[in-house]
Amino acid sequence: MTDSFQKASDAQSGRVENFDAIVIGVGVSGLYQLYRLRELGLSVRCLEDGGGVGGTWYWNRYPGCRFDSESESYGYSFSKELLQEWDWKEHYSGQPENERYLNYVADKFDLRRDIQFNSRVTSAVFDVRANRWEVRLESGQRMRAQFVVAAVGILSARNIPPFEGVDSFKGESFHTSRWPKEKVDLTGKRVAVIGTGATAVQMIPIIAKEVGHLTVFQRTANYTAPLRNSLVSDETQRRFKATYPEIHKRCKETTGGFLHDFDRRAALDLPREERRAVYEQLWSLPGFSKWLGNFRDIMTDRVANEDFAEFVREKIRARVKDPAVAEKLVPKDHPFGSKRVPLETEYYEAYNRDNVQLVDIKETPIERITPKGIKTSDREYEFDVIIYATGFDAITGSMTRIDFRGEGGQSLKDKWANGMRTYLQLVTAGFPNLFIATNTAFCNYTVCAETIVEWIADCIRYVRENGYSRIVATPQAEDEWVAHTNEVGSRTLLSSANGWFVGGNIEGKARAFLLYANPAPAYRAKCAEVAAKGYEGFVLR
Ligand code: N01
Repeated sequence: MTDSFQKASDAQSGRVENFDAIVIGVGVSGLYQLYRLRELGLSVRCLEDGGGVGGTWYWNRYPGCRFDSESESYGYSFSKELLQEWDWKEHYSGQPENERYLNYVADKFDLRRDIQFNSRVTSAVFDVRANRWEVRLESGQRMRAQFVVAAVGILSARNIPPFEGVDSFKGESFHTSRWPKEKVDLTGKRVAVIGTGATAVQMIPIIAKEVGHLTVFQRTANYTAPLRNSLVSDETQRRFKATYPEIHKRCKETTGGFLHDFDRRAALDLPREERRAVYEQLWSLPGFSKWLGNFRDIMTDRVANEDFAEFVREKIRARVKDPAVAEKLVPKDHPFGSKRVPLETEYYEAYNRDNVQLVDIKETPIERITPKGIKTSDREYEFDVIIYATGFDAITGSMTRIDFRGEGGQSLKDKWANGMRTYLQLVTAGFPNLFIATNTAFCNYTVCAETIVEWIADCIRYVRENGYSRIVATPQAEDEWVAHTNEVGSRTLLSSANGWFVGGNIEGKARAFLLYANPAPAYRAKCAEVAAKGYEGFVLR
């Protein structure tokens, strides 16, 4: 590991270190990418903005942060030894444990020696003559490598909405994805939470018990379903360890890489009573069963979707005592599952507490942040703390905040101004030897991340073993992939809400479908086919 003295001295002397590959980001994907590239015998430097490993699980320390995937399906599958050594304590493991897990992985595979922490990458410029990237850090330090893998995460560029007066607030304010390591004492304080997405839904019921008064500013109500978390018993732990091959096989077969999979029957083919019984059964189960274990056509057919959406609305109304508050919490303007379904524990009950108030900012919009708090169209609210649970400039934001310059000095930010353009979600034409190791398939994060990382490592090995110095996607392959991605997305309801799947949560961001909505097995098969055909759709030189 390079210490800060070394970095400062490199920056001052203008010394440029050389590597075979640079990996940007050391979250779930970056950590494994480092492992795989090192296995190939490459010299690798991993650059990480944070002070530790974990990516999402390093930055998102807000109270209540945890998996919505089953823990046993989220851990890496690549090492049998690791699988046997690690005990998941909860079925939906919490952030502190997840961060510990990723640190355990870093130590077990001796990955830290190639990771440089507190190193924010600001630019990466491709030198067409040398076929190498020059990567520059905020510190001024520069390094070069033949390959760059951007393992920058899909939800890491935080979104603080451009409210007027954001900096004028005299109290404390936090974005949930930059929550301090030290405990934030909210005891007895007047606290605001802006946002009611998956993050806010996890945090609100916990902090409601601690704060003096909590005001939640909601723009869009969500279909939020019970997580039903519990501790992993010793017996279940033994079962996980004995059946990991089956668990991973199942995750490779399902639509979204989760343990759940869609019911292939059409919802409305069942008589109402039978359908309701299925809904009740799904509702009683933990995790994404109510979404990803539901009838398949709830994701494609508006009528089928509405039938289940109404069931969820009833569930919400039944839990909130004040009917006026309940009605505000009931989503009516987008289909169920068209945003990632937030999973909760006692979320709706929080609104039954005397110290919690819900403000519907569609009725009374936020006009500005003031030195004392938040001014909406009808009054000013005073706070000690404002928490921005306002999400992320998802998928593209973590890439475009780095100034990537490809062939002819083309900027990635300009190229993606009207939406993300990739081939296989993994590369972008005009940017040779650059790989995007973020999971933008509609898939359980680690399950798909492993596939992507392995594909990238295999591709780099192929390039080197065959004596090539560069690989780049053709514009034609990219055009076809973008058209295919849009076509697949348009067959589902995933693009019907105004959330991060389509860039609809960020003011001024081009609306474009950012995920690959085909089932994960089809995605894996396509990636494998491209490789088997000698990297079809790429030019190798
Ligand atoms: O972000 P979000 P998140 N004025 O974008 C509101 C993953 N995740 O951090 O819906 C007022 O979902 C915004 O309102 P609206 C998961 O994939 C996983 O909660 O855009 N409000 C919304 O209410 C998830 O999907 C877990 O109208 C504004 C909220 O802020 C993804 O991360 C846990 C606003 C943002 O919700 C993102 O979740 C947590 C504005 N200008 C997160 N701008 C797990 O369980 C935004 N909002 C693993």
